[in-house]
Amino acid sequence: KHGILTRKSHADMDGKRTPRGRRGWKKFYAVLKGMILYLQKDEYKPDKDLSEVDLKNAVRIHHALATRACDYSKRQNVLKLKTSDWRVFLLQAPSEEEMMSWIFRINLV
Ligand code: I3P
Repeated sequence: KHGILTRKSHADMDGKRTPRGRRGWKKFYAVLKGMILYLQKDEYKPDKDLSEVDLKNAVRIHHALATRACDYSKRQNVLKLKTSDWRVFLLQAPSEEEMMSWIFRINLV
């Protein structure tokens, strides 16, 4: 699965609140492959290697949990992703349908 996702980092590893200055929203081209959610700067190109930054932004979603971000109302179609190392991301999808689809696919892994 792939598509546009806009990310806000809410908690870093071990659940520590992401400090101000790193809490902004950022748009990515997301690709879910195996147990990894790649958050890439640009659209996926089959013959191009991922950049250092793209690799750094990749999220392991094994034992992660995706839910609708019910407690966040500033934006629409936002899901909350909790990883196994207790990071928390808010991810905004372009539509309700897309958000539901991401939640379903992430939780399937
Ligand atoms: C954050 C940025 C986010 C905002 C966040 C700010 O600043 O303005 O958009 O979240 O508020 O800290 P920075 O880019 O300097 O990290 P919202 O869009 O959800 O308001 P927060 O600290 O209350 O999460």
